This record gives sequence, C-alpha cells and structure tokens, in this order.
Amino acid sequence: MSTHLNKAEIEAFHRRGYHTPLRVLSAKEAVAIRQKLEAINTQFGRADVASPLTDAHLIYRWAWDVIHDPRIVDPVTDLLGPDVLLWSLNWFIKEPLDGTFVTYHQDATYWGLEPHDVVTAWVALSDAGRTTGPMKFVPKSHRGPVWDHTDTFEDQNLLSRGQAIEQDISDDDTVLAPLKVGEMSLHHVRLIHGSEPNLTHDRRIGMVLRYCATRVKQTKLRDTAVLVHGLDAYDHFDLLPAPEIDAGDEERQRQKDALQRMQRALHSKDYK
Ligand SMILES: O=C(O)CCC(=O)C(=O)O
Repeated sequence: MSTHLNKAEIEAFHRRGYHTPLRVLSAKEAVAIRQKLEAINTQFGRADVASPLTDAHLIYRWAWDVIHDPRIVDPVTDLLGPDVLLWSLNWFIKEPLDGTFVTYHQDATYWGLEPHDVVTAWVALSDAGRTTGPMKFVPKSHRGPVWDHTDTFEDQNLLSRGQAIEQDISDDDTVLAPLKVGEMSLHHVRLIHGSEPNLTHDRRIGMVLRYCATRVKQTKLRDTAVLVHGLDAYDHFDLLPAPEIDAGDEERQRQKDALQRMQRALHSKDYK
C-alpha cells in the first residue's frame, strides 16, 4: 500500500502546514513497536527514558528500520524532495491522567535548522483520540513569522524548555489532530501546535521523527543526522551509520555524542 501523498494533499500541506491522518503502520505493527519501547522503559526505568530512547535508531536496529520505513519516509519525500535526512527520533509520552501538556509553540524557534524545510512525522503507538491530548494545530501559521517564545520550564510541560509562544491562541483557531494507533500526522517546523493533558487510562505515545531536506543547515553547531532517502550533496551534517550491535559500546557512544550536540543546540540561548 503506497502512502505517497497526491498532488492535492501536497498542496494542502503547503497551504495549511499539516497533513493528517495517514495510516502508515497496522495496529499490530504499532503495538509491536510500543512493546519494544516499553521493554526499554522497564529495563532503564521511566525517569531515565530520555537517554536510551532519544535517537534510539543509533543503538537499536529495529528503530533504524523504523526511521527508514518507506511508508513513513515516502510522504515526507513528497513534501521535502528526494534527498532527506532524519535529524532526530523522540517520544512524546503522556502517562494516564498525569497532567502533562505541551504549550503552543513553533519548533523552528529553537532547533537552529534553516531553511525551514523540516517536517515532523508523529506516529501514534497508542490510540491518540480526542481525550488523550492529541496535537492541536493552528492552520496556516507556518506561513507567518517565527514568534517570540518564553521559556517556562514548567514541570508538566513536555517541551525541553517549556517554551510558550507569546501570542494569544484561541482554541477556535485550532484543529485537533486525533490519531488511531498506527496513524501518522505530518507538520511543518513553523506550524504553531500544542496539546492538552491525557484524560484516559492508557498512555498516549507519540513516536516523533524529525526529517529535513539535505540542503538544511544546523546554524548553531556541527550536528549529526542519518541519510534516509536519496543523496547528500551538501555535507551539512555528520552522517551516522546503522547500529551493528544493539546497544553496543560504540553505538551508545555515538548516540551520547549526538544527544550532547542536540542538547547544546536546543539550550543555546542565542536561538532565533
Ligand atoms: O505530542 C505532543 O503533544 C506534542 C508534540 C510536539 O510538540 C512535536 O512533535 O513537535
């Protein structure tokens, strides 16, 4: 089954800044990935989850296969062109009734990636229905400026800086993007988005893949990425190889280095 976007869907993405929903995995496949994630949660504890799981593709072969899955990557190439890098793999997990949320923000404010040919693929590994706190998008906001943000560092905010856009956003101007397990949404790096708490008794798990065109540059430092489609004629990033041994020493070291660079980029105060 092809997941390529048709012409009308590509045009709609460029007009609205998002495309949703798109089925990319069967429910069974999504649950199998969830089980791998939860096995790592069990091994390392949920509090430490950021380290083994962020950029898990650098240490686990199954995650390497996920970031290359044509059902996920093909629609991204429809939006970014054939030469595509994966910049990062992350997880947005809301535990049942834990009150965590995401303030309205634009990813472009703090990542340092330019130009903004950057798309997030958000894959639901659990049901992300209306009461689970699915993402809310502000249509067409990617066509406006990058607004100032305040770093709140709130405890229950899932964003690394708790950044919140300094703009009044009315829920009337947003579109809710609920997803069924195995479905995916795509959003532009400048699109304003956020999400409310999970009011259900299951975890709400988003597997979040950040893709960019190879012409994109990290403006803050020399960063890492993985070439997932086409060719890299730019050499803007250090391209990392597939893991050979799951969670092997070399693999862990490469992941650690990649995460350190990303943390330096995200927390550099001169972001624009
Ligand atoms: O999962 C969420 O609620 C927010 C995710 C998000 O902000 C993002 O993927 O950029």
